[in-house]
This record gives sequence, C-alpha cells and structure tokens, in this order.
Amino acid sequence: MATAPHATVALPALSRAVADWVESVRQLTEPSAVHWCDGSAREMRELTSQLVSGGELLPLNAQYFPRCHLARSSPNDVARVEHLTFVCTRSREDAGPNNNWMAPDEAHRKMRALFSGCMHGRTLYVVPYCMGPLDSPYARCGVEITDSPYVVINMSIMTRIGRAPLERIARTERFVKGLHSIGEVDPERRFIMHFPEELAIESYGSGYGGNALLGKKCHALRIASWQARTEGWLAEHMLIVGLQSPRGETHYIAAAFPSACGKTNLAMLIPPQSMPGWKVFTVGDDIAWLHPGADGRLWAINPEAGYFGVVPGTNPETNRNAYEMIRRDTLFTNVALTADNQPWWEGLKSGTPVIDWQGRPYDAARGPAAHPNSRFTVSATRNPSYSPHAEDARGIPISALVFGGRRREVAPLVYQARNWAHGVLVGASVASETTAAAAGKAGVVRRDPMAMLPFCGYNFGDYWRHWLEVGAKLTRPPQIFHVNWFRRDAQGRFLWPGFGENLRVLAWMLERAAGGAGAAETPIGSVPRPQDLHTEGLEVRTEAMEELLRVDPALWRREVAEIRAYLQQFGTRLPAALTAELAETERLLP
Ligand code: OXD
Ligand code: MN
Repeated sequence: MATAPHATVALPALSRAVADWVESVRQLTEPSAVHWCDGSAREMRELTSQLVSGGELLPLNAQYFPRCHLARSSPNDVARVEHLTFVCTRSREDAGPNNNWMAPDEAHRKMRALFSGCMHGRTLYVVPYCMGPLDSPYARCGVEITDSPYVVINMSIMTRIGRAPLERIARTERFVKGLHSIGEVDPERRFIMHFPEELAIESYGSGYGGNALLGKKCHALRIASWQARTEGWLAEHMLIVGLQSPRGETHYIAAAFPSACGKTNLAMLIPPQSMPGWKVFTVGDDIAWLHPGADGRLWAINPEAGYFGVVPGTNPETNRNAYEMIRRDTLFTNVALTADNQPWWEGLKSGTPVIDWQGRPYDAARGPAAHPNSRFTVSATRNPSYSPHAEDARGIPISALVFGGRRREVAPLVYQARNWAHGVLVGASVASETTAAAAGKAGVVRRDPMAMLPFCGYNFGDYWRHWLEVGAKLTRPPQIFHVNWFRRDAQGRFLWPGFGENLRVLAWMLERAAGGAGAAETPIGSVPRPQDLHTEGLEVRTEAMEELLRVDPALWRREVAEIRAYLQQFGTRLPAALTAELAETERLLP
C-alpha cells in the first residue's frame, strides 16, 4: 500500500508570531526579496557560491585549505563597539553603571529611522536559530533578520539554524527578536541596542562578529543574562572543558576570562607529555548557560555550535587542535594571504604574507599582515577534542568555576575562594589588560567582573545578588577559583609557560574540589604551595614558582582599596555579602 506523501509545511507558515514580525520588518526595511533559511547544507553552498561570484568571499588554496574562504570586513568595522552598544531598560538603574543606557522609546525611534528603507535592493534573510542542543530544556531560540549573507553563513556555523528551531519556536511562539542590517557600514550610523524587557535586539551599521552575529554576545549573553535572572539560572562568558584523569574520571570546569585571554586555547588544551593518562574534552569555548540541577549541582550547556576564534597566535605549539580544526570548512575573516593563497597570520610561524588583511600588498611598515582581531568561524564538530557530551540535553555537571584576568602583577597563578560568596566577590573583582577584541586602546587594566563587563544585560549589583541566590540553591556547589597565567617578572617576561602546562593548575583545582590536594591559607584564599602542584617535567625556576604563588600584602591592600572604590559605584544595589567578604579579606591581611 502506498504511503501518503509527507507534506512539509512552508517555513513562513510555521509560526504566526515570527511571520507577523517578519512582515512588519519587511514593511519597514523594504527589501527586494525575503528568504527564509531552512539551514540545509545545500542552502549554505548556494549562498557561499553567490558570495564567491560577487567577490565577497575568496576561496582559499583548495589543496591545503579545502572548502575554506576569506572574507574582508570594512577597515572601519573590525571589532565589537562597546561605546555604541546600549541596554535599553525602562529604568536606567536596571541597566546599571556597567552599561550604556538609552530609554527604550528613544532607542526605538532612532533605530526605526535607521532601518527605514535600509534594505532597498537587498535580500532580507530570516534566520531562525536555537542556542543550545535542540532537544535541551535549557536551550532558547531566536530569529535573526539580516541583510548580510555573510552573517547568515556565520550564524549557520555558530548556531543551529533553520526549520528545526522554527518548529521549536512555533510550539511556544516565544523567541528573541534580533533585527540586523549592515546599513552603510558607517561608524557614525552604528548602534547595537538591546531591549531585555522585550527580548529584542536591534543592530545597525556593522557586519562584524559580536555586533552582527546576534545569537552570540547579544542574545546568549546580554539578553540571556536578563532572561536567566528571571528564570533562575546564569548566562556566563565562560568556556567549558572536561578533564579526564588517569583514573578515568571526568570532571568539568567552566572558566571566565575577558575576550582574547586564551579561552579557546584552554578549552582545547593538549596535556603535556609529562602528564600521561590525562585527556581534555571541549564542551564550549566562549559561553556557558548554567542551571541549578535537581541534584544540587550546577549543570552547563554551551549554547553555541561553533567557534568564532581569534586567529593570530594559533600554531601547532599554542593550540594544535585549533590549528588542525581550521584547515578545512572554515571561514576566515581579516587574515592575510600567502603567494599561493593560504591564510596567514602573525604567530603562525610558517609561510610568508604577501597580501594583507585589507587586500593590499603586504608592507610591514603599515602594521600587522592579519588584523589582530581576525577570526575563524568553524563548526565545533571539527574540533578534534570535541566532547562526546557537548550535545547532552541535560548538560554536564560543573565541579569548578574559574575566573581570571590578564595581570602583570598582584594576582597569583591560582587561588581558591573561601566559599561561594567570597567566590562571587573574586569574580566581581576580576581585572584585566584590554585586548584587540574590542575597539579602543589595548593593554589598559580595567575591572571586568566575571569577564562580563561588555556582556551583562543588567545592573551588576543585581547580577551579583542573583549569583548569590543561585549559589544558595546549590547543595553541592562548584568550588570557585581565580587564575592568572599572565604574571611577569621585573624584565616583563611571563613567569608561567601557559598552554598545555595550565592542566597542572586545573588538576590541582579538581583535587581541591574533591577535598584533596594541599594549599597554604592566605588572606585572599587557598594558594597551592609548589609541592601541591604536579610539577614533574615542568620547566619553571624555583624563584619564578615562588613569585607566581606569592601574595604580596602591600599590593593586596592597594587592590582591596581599588576593589572597594569600584564596587561602591553600585550603591544600594551592591549586595552586603560582597562588602562583608571584602572586609574579611582586609581583616586577614597583615
Ligand atoms: C569574543 C569576545 O569574540 O569576547 O568572544 O570578544
Ligand atoms: Mn568572548
């Protein structure tokens, strides 16, 4: 007996709420065509060849970099623009001193004027996407409308897009609305607006990274952090990594570092030869959504499906997994080219650039060949160390949370917080030297609480209170640590070798979390003594090791004063528990 043909419902007919919104945006932006993305491989191949024909994507050397392409952004559009990024809540205090704020009505008015008629002659793409495994109760969906096919291709790598997310949206008709247009790519007409109370994002005038791939920083951090607070979970700027010990047990760590401080490298770490039997599995390299579980532990999913990683510095020594991963099916943005059309970047340690990131003949006098914030976009499944549990619907349990910054001095290599509230203070006090990931001067120390300064969608004072509330729900909370791989000696040389050797520090944390491993008790928390770390085969001089683990009371008294001054700006929204923990640290300092 013949079976009835399976009727596939057309995409625009799946969700009334999405269709109505698309129609209202169509009327506002006046595109010449509307394309609903189904997320198929065929669709992405067609979009890619369209961009190749138009010269917007350059195919790279097919022998060494099969199915890889290069995109070049406008030189005025190469990084996130924090000064043009706003959180638009009804009350200014809800956005907090940590965000640029604009009243929602004013922001909508401004954006309406920019979006009005902006897609003339362009195609409007509708990109339904899911952040997190499609079958996970922790995943959340959104729809990005964009006029940039380059953004569509990136979104198809970074998230799960197309029919399945739209079907999930149709079940609840609840989704984050992300409206994006590259506009004129004019920094004078560029804004990234967030409306957490409306679960909406409006981004105009940039086609780059976090400004334009709205699933990432805009949704999965700024909007999700707000949504997480209302729903009782945490959306964090954290990598997630699984460590399997020689005994065969795997434990997971989530770690927050400011942009371009090595999250991707740590998430893909390769154990040093002197630590045989250890294995490392990547769950995520940038964002973690953390949920208190029924068992009193904290469970994590990675909402993303790919990596948008900084390319410069990637080589077989710094990150062999990433180096292998980006040799096929990868979209490069703003790297340089060799004579035979291979991508090239500073720190690659082989090959010679002949064309710079702007497509000009390379001339060292004009600066680096690849832009310092040049990126690769690649599917997480290309990662040789991709965790077999990365797509588990219920997530993975977290044993340790780690905060860190890039600091020449003050913070020792690693320390463990006294308890959850102290850990929240440690996270709130993160400070780091700025990098090329955001426009502005690199190398300046700034406070970057939980590495969320550019990404928290509401007042930090409320956010820390929410952290304390989540902690109170956990009967088996992860231990909280702080690391600093970037301590330097008087000559400015790094004291710690970093990369694979960081596993020694992570292994100590896991032993501490399990109630083992020794430490010295100090005013800032527990710090390992050299004998508490796995140091076999480690080439670090004894004096360097002592310096790395030193807590200097004079520097820390100054640090406490600076932290207090920083926290005071949050006024009455600052939880008293953090002030009390800071006072306790001060009391313990000699
Ligand atoms: C990123 C960033 O791109 O943090 O991940 O800037
Ligand atoms: Mn990031």
